[in-house]
Amino acid sequence: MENWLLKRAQLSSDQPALYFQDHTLTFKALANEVQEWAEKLNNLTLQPKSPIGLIGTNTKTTYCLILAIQQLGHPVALFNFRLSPAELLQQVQDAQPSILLVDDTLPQWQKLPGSLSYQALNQQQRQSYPPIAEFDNETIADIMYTSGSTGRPKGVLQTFGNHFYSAIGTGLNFKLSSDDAWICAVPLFHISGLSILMRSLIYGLTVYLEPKFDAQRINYLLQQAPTTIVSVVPYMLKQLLATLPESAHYQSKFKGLFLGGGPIDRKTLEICEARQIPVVQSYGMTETASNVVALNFKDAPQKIGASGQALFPVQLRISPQGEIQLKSPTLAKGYLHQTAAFEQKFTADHWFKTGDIGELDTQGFLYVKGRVDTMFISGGENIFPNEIEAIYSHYPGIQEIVVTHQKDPKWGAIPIALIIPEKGASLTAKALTDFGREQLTHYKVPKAFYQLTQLPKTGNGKLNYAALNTLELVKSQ
Ligand code: S0N
Ligand code: AMP
Ligand code: MG
Ligand code: MG
Repeated sequence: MENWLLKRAQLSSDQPALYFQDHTLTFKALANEVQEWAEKLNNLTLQPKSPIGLIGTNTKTTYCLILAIQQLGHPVALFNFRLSPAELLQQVQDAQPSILLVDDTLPQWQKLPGSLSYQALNQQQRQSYPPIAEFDNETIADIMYTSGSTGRPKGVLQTFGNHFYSAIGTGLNFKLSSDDAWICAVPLFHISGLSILMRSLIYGLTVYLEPKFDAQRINYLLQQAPTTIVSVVPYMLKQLLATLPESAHYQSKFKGLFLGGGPIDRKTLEICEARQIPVVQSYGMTETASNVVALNFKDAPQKIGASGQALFPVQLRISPQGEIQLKSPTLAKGYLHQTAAFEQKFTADHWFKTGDIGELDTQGFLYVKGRVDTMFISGGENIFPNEIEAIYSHYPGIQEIVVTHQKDPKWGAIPIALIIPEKGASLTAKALTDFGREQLTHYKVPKAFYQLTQLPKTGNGKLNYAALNTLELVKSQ
């Protein structure tokens, strides 16, 4: 296919492409700004086709840089700025970017090896370049990190073909066109956010980019600006409901909240139904370049709790063990440097094993029921208990630790830790929390620590997860 940005700038030159902090850029202006950044990047010595790293918040510059990197024919490696230094370094070392672009608002990451602030990049001379002629289906557009049950992060290799088919599947479901305006308050380093940017090029739709999730501000936009869709995780949906006055209504162009990234409780969906706020539930993951299953507005009221039907390009099945498995042209090309780990995600007959458990009803509506492993989701972010356990296993005075989760009305689920202390050890919740905060992303640090004398085990000595809920727990102070 022809270069998407240049093609869109030609087809829709005066249409609004990006709305950021009360300024609008047309597709032509966006393409010009992207070109300027690409010329500055081109002044640096870059290995051809090597990844360029990006640690950015949701700003116009981050948005333009993602596009500029693509124009130069490099994959962009996107990193979550909320990670702890050790976690981030591990991902950067895995991606080995030829340069690491760092947002000016994130000084803590400016010291990483190979980093260059946006400001320093802006001071580079402009060096003209030939933009890549084609966005080839098989070319890696970006590398996006997702955590795994092994603890080692996986760099998901997403191709332009993945993004194209994803946009088509989503577009058929939402009847997308250049009349749509999509609010992006989810991070651009997750596929929830990046997929919005890709759809914008493919459909010519406008992106309302928000620097952070601010429920009042999103509610304001949905009432006052001609926006049609907003992507949200369950935490965001609840915050929107909590801050929307009873008498308030979203404006007439609004199509619905696009909900994904984790399980939602029935009660919240019923409140949306009662308040006539359309919600499109969906199911998807980084490896499938955004949603592969979604409801549509017609079915939503009858199918509360369902994630929807497989999108047009997607095939879905449930294995005899209850696992959701799929085939899709949106399925990533692999994990960077981890060919075997990716191959292990497929069945002998080439279906992708999602690690999620689900049920399909007779009409093909999917109900997501849980996980094969112990992963859980807090505020739209995956948490693997074994990663937290591994960090705390180095903490002096801990004989054994088990991390599990508790339901939480705000975040969906939160981590908690069950600890058997060594004899005579004195462990305090504060010291344990401080330790965790140095090593782990904030939301992975257990919100409570419980000290026990023994953990429930099964006959063969493994932890009995079912029995964890029945324990009498005493919180560490
Ligand atoms: C919820 C968000 C916005 C919170 O960020 P915020 O408010 O900026 O927090 P901070 O200032 O960084 O921290 C303040 C305090 O809040 C705690 N905290 C922050 N995040 C979390 C969290 N996730 N869980 C628990 N606590 C959290 C901090 O620890 C801090 O606490 P204290 O004060 O104690 O230090 C932010 O977390 C966010 O953006 N979440 C959403 C991320 C997301 O988009 N996830 C989706 C990932 N999955 C996918 O992309 C696949 C599915 C998908 O594609 C999709 C998903 C949704 C919608 C559509 C799609 C699609 O298919 O396109
Ligand atoms: P990620 O691993 O960050 O790409 O997020 C994808 C994961 O989020 C999936 O594998 C599921 O575990 C979870 N998830 C996504 N959508 C849903 C949903 N509708 N219901 C429950 N879990 C979901
Ligand atoms: Mg914040
Ligand atoms: Mg995953």
